[in-house]
This record gives sequence, C-alpha cells and structure tokens, in this order.
Amino acid sequence: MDSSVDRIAQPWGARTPYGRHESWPARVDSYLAEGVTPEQVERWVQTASILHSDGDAMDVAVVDGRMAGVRGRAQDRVNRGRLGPKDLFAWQANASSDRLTRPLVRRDGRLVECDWDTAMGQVVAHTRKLLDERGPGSIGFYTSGQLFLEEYYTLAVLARAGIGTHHLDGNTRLCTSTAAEALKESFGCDGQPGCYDDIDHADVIALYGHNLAETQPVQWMRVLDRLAGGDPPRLVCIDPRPTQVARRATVHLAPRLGTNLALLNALLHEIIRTDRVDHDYIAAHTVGFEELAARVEKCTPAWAAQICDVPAARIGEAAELLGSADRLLSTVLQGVYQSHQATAAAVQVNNLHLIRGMLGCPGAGVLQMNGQPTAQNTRECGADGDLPGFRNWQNDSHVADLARVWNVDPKTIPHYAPPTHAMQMFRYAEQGSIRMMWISGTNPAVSLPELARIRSILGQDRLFVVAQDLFLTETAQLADVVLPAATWGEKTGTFTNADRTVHLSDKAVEPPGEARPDLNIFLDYAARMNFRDKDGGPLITWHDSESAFEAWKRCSAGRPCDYTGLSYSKLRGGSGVQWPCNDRTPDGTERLYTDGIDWAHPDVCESYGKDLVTGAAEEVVEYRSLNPDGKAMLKAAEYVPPHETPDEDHPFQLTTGRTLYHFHTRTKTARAPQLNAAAPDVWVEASVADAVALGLDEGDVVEVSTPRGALRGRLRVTDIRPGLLFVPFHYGYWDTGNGHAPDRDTPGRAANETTITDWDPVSKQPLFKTAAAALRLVERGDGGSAPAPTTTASAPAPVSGARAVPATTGGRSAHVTQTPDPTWDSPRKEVR
Ligand SMILES: Nc1nc2c(c(=O)[nH]1)N[C@H]1C(S)=C(S)[C@@H](COP(=O)(O)OP(=O)(O)OC[C@H]3O[C@@H](n4cnc5c(=O)[nH]c(N)nc54)[C@H](O)[C@@H]3O)O[C@H]1N2
Ligand SMILES: Nc1nc2c(c(=O)[nH]1)N[C@H]1C(S)=C(S)[C@@H](COP(=O)(O)OP(=O)(O)OC[C@H]3O[C@@H](n4cnc5c(=O)[nH]c(N)nc54)[C@H](O)[C@@H]3O)O[C@H]1N2
Ligand SMILES: [Mo]
Repeated sequence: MDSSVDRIAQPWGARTPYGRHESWPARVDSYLAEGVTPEQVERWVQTASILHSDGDAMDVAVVDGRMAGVRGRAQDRVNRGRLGPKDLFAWQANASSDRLTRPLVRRDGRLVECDWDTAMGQVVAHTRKLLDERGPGSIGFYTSGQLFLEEYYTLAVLARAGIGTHHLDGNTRLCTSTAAEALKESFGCDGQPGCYDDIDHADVIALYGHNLAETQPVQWMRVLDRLAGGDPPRLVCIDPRPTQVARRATVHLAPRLGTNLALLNALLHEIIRTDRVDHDYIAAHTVGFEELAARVEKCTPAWAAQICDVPAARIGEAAELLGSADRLLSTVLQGVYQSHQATAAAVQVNNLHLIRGMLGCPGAGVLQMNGQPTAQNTRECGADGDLPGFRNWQNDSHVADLARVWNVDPKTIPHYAPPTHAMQMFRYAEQGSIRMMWISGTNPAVSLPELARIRSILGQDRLFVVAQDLFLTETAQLADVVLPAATWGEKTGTFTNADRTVHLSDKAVEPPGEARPDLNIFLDYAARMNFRDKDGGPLITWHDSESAFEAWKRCSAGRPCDYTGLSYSKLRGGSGVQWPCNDRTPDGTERLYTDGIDWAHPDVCESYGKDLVTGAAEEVVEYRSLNPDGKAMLKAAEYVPPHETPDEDHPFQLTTGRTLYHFHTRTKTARAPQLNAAAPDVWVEASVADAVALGLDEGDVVEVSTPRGALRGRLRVTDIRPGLLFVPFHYGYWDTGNGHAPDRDTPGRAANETTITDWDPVSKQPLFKTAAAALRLVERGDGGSAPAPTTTASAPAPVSGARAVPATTGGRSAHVTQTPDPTWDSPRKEVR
C-alpha cells in the first residue's frame, strides 16, 4: 500500500524490516512538484543523486522540457528505490532564477556579462602569457568531487600532459583524501574493500566519526530496517554528539575531539590481549603484526580513558563487541578524517579488520567512506593529487604506461615530486608562484579553513581566478572570469559512489541560457590551446561524454579500477555496476580482497606509503623490504595530542560538520524551499552543563571565536559532550541580504571564519574538526529558538522548565509517496 509521508518531519520514512542475510526489500519513494500528476510526466530520465556519496539511483520526471520531480529506482543495488530528503527536493535548485546564464569577466573591478569567445579568450591569453613568462608551475587547477568522471579525466589529461603542471587537486582533499590514503597505507592501493550489501550480513556495525543517519540517509534506512527485523545488528558509535546513530547504538563512545587514535589503539590492545585475532589470516595476508602488537601493548583502556575522557569500562564493552563479532562492518568518515592524526587513526580501523580476518566476505568489510558524490572519480581519474588509474608517480614504469596511453613523452607528465595538494596550492598562490587558479565545482570562499585568508588570497590582483559554477557564489564573486556551467540533469556522464558502483546520469533537460557542461568547457579550452601528443596529433581525441568514457576505459585497463567491461548501454536501464568490471568480472565486483591482497606488490602498488606520524614518503627500496610479497600492511602509530587544545581564553573544543537537510555551501539546498526551511540559518550547539554554567538559553545569540575569526548564531542546547561546541559549516554570505564578506562590523556566520590552516601530515586533509574556541553571549534570544532541526543530532536536550522548541516539519509540500514492492518475499541470500 502506498503511503504519503512528510519527509522533512520523518526523513527516513516508513520501515521495511528484514532479517539478517536477507535482501533488502524495495520501496519506491517519489515526489512530484505540486500540481503535477503522474500522467503529465512525459519522460523519466535515469540518473543518481549527487548530494552525497551513496549514489541513490533515481529517475527525473520531465514535463514541458522542465524537471518536475524524482522517483527512486527499485532495481538499483544501492538504494532499492529509496530517496533521502536532499534527493527528493534539491533538484528544484536547477531551475532557480538566479542561475548563471552567460559568462562574466571583470572590467573596472566589476563582473560584467560577455560571450563565450570573450571569456575563453581571456582564459587562453592568460594561460599563454603565464606559460611563456613563468612556466607551467604558475598555473593551478582546483576542482571538485561533484563533476562527472568524463570531466575529471579530460581535466587531468589537459592539466598534466597539456599544460604540464604539478598543481591539480580536488576539493576531495577536504573530503576523501584520508580515505584514499588509509587504503593506500594498508593495501598499497586505493579502492573500497567492502560494499553496502555488507549491511545485510553484519552482526556488528561500527561507525567512527560518521553520522550516517544525516549524511547518507538511505543507507541509514537500511540499518534501521535491519534493526527492525530478525537478528538485528549491534551498533558501535564513536561520536561526541548525540547523533541518531549514537541513539541507536549498543555502545556509544563520545570522545574528546582529536583522540580517535588513542581510542583505536586501546581497542586494538584489548583485541590482541584477549587473543581475538585470526592468526592464519595474519600469517597469510599481512606484514607488521609484531610491531603493531608492540605499539599498542601499553594502550590499555584505562590509559585511553584518560585521554579520550570516556569510561574505561565502555572502551572494554566496545572491544568486546568488535572482538566477538562474527561479521564486522566498519565505516569511517569526517570525525576521523578531518583531524590531526586522520590517516593514522583510519588505518587502525583497517588493522582491526585485518587482524580479525574480517575482510572480503559478506558482512565483513571496511568502508573508508567517501563524502562527495563523485569523489571516487576525482581520485581514479587523477584530478586529485594522484595519477590516473591509481598509477604510482614514483614508479617510472607506471608513468611510462600512462605516457603510452596518452601518446606523450613520459617527461611531459610531471612526476619529480608528489603532486601539489590543495592547501599547498593556496599557499603558492599566497606567495605568488601560482598566478592563475581555475576553480571548478567548488566554493573555497566558504569551504576552506580560515576564510579571511582565503578571501585575501583569491582577491589578489596578481592572481587570475577562473570560477566555473552554476551560481554567483562567494568564490565566483572574487573571480576574474566566471564560466556558467550546466549540471546534473542537464548533461550526460557517469560517476561512482563510495562502494564502487558506477551510475550513468542522462541529460533530462536543457541547461539555462548559455550555460555549458563542464566537459564542453574543458574540451573547448583544450582545442583553443591546441594541445598536441608526441606525434603532433590532438592530445585529446574525444568530443563528447561517451567518447570520453571510452577513452577513460583504455586508461583504466588492467588497473584496479578497471572499467573496460562497462559501457553507456550496459549502465542504462538496470542497476549501477561495481568496478572492477572487465572480461573476467562482466557483472562487476562486489568485494575486493576476497582471495588475499591484490594490489600491494611493489611493482603494481599505487603508493610506497608514508610515515604515519610525520607523513614522510617512503621509497621503493624501503617498501620492497617491508612488503616484498605484496601483503596488507599493519601500520602502527603513536597518539599525539591535537595541535590546538583549549586554554583560559579559548576554553571550548569546537567541531564543525553537517546537518541532514543541507549540502555544503547550500548553493542547491538553500534554493529548495522544503530543505531551506528546515534549517534556514546557522546555529551553535552547546551542552546543558555549559549553557547552565554560562547562563545561556536556547535561542540566545552567541559568538564563537578563535584566533582566526568569529561567527554569530543562535544557541541550541543539546546532549552534546560537555566542553564541546558544534557549528554547521553550510552558511556563507551570498544569501544574507548584504551579500558581502564579513568584516569587523558585520561578523560572519560561516564556520570556516574560525577554523585553522593546518592538515593531517599524511593525507594533507585540513583540520575542520579540532579547534579551541571561546563562547560569549551577544544578545538574549527573547523566546526565539535556534534555526536548527529537531529531528537530528541537533535535537534539543530535554531541560526541565525550558520552553518546548517547535518540531521540524515540512507540511504539505514535503509529502512524498512511498510504494513498497508488493511482490516482495525477502529471499535469503547465499553466504559463504
Ligand atoms: N546532509 C548532508 N549529507 C552529506 C553532505 C552534506 O553536506 N549534507 N556532504 C557529503 C560529504 S562531501 C561528506 S564528506 C559526508 C560527511 O559525512 P560525515 O562525516 O558523517 O559528516 P560530518 O558532520 O562532517 O561529521 C560526522 C561526525 O563527526 C563527529 N566528530 C567531530 N569531531 C570528532 C572527533 O574528533 N572524533 C569522532 N569520532 N567524531 C567526531 C561529529 O560529531 C559528526 O557527527 O557527508 C556527505 N553527505
Ligand atoms: N568547517 C568545515 N568545512 C568543511 C567541511 C567541514 O566538515 N567543516 N567539510 C569539507 C568537505 S568534506 C567538503 S566535500 C567541502 C565541500 O565544499 P565545496 O565543494 O566548496 O562545497 P559545495 O557547496 O558543494 O561547492 C560546490 C560548488 O560547485 C557548484 N556546482 C554544483 N554542480 C556543479 C557542476 O555540475 N558544475 C560546476 N562547474 N559547478 C557545480 C555548486 O554550485 C557549488 O558552488 O567542504 C569542506 N569544508
Ligand atoms: Mo566531503
């Protein structure tokens, strides 16, 4: 029976319970704009969500050449028809009246409209001048985790072999660089070992710094459905906030910020002490066990309890669950990745699985999670600081192989040092060695740390900034040339989610005005620059998305992320398919490492690894002696405290992150009325104890300040860990009315006014989750409440005598139809 549910008030919808080792029942969620009936829909066009890393498969409804709604795809392995609130409502932003429709160039200090020839002419003229005068090292490209595979691959070829620059990275640096690095450190190569189906089989699911309920709501529905079914899994949650995950956990540990490594070392200590290790697996598939055991020998729960400020007994309970699990699934995300020992901590989760032999079979998997929808492709295609196809920049034969694919001289591809990471690119621009920065699909003027610094870098006269976006974002406002991009729904391409599932996204409608797909913009630039291969032929031989995909397939051939068995026609109609997909695995590959470790041999590995504490890169000689046979590497690391810790002036720890209803800098979700209304402005979360001590109440306007800057917002009192503040990072200034950057007189509201320029030494991922801050009252709230949702981790704490905060609801315009599959009989899956 169909049901209609307000999916703002009930974000996860109705339950479809299922038991362990059964397949997840299908349920199709659909939403049509008010006044549109199913009969009016002319076409349903296949795609998947680009608002998180799940890849929820969906069809877009088209009426009169315009988008009119969405419905989930029941046949897809990822979501089995379900959609989350952002999937359901955010498409409305595409039709927003303030989309960029023409290119802009800066004249006399102001951005004015022009034609494409003028804008691209300026970009090309600047490139040529810089190449002549300063060489390729003066040009940097900062891209995204939200474009399509075909676009990243084209960008990687033109930047690395066309321009020959070392400076190409994605905002994936802020997002999944630790995921990639942790996989390289343990397995020698990027590539997600586990998959979402592991949720169907696990008896214990551990989530480290991962608010699955809000950031991948459809997979949380899957967990909720298992919790409601037979033989439910037990959850272990490591998060200092009372997330929905924490509320449903058997063991919830709320550690001090930045202490994940201490906690993980204690968990490993307990598992080794109680000998819950798989000695055969360790002997057959790993190196480094003795060093790991020695490193964690003194890391008792009592030791970690002091550092993390959680009860030692609780650490013991968590270790008991992890140690006794029959099929353990672990996920790791930003609560681990965006702190000072990010890679070192993420690697310990891999270690825990390796020593327990919990890998490569149903229910036993690690998900070093991705965040952005297409971050996986940024990594595969080498539009982050890696070479395409997970090739090793330190291995000359890998570089030669890439040069063969591109028909260029190996010397053309810069590989004399590690590729520049995004934080370093901004440093070079600050110092003046980078003079042109082409920013595509990211909004660093809100998303990078220490925004006052970022604004001053992007605002320099000597730096030529190109911004390629859908809207006149905070970043675009600082650019010299603004290129209007067509986006999801308006262009065709593919992308890959966090469990290696490749989806095709077909064009549904025309882009507004003169906006062009990113691929066309990059191809146009390459043509105007006349990039050539070593025989004088065109460097880039493709002309549209499908031919770009075919070119990428050739580049991926024989590599871990092998796409050779995929094609647009294969991806149309059914479910997404997981790479590697080739002659041997034509239906894709559910799990990696089912028969041992495949890509860690010194000749094939993507990386020779780094020192987990200092980040110093190892050489091939060291790697060969550590790991001659290409096994998994158990790498240990010693805990060191966060770089910035509270003191008298800044007595709080400050962390930042997300809320269910918004995506990043809100260029899309603020333009979807249902989502915007659910969390229309910034807020600050503090604990009951701290609010009482400071005499603060729900709704009071407070200021959070650090040595970098300050922000103001209303207070929400929650069950967050005492001593900790949380601020969502979604709120820039483009829609604040005054439309200009904060200054001394108008304090900002972006979390990144306060964050620090600092990063994990191994992955170079910036620290958004560990700062020290002060909190003060600015103005009494006068009975108002914080604009924070009540359905999420931001739910108000029950405080006796306090006013009730109105519940978050969406009303009529948020009603979504849910259609369970009537033919469902919960088949049991075969389990090896
Ligand atoms: N609704 C929504 N969903 C999204 C996105 C979005 O913007 N909005 N963005 C997508 C992207 S790009 C990403 S990267 C993912 C991010 O997804 P998540 O990582 O799940 O989201 P965050 O809110 O950044 O952080 C997760 C949790 O880390 C906790 N945390 C903070 N500090 C620490 C710490 O020191 N230790 C531990 N153990 N935990 C800590 C926070 O309390 C928070 O609940 O979400 C994706 N999905
Ligand atoms: N304080 C704090 N800061 C953080 C984080 C945090 O947890 N705390 N998280 C970090 C993480 S994990 C991430 S991923 C980043 C995200 O940070 P950003 O990438 O800067 O955030 P978005 O708002 O997603 O920016 C994407 C931009 O691309 C545009 N866009 C969308 N689709 C297209 C397209 O098809 N083509 C083009 N050309 N443009 C498009 C959008 O309009 C938007 O302006 O933020 C990071 N910053
Ligand atoms: Mo991210």
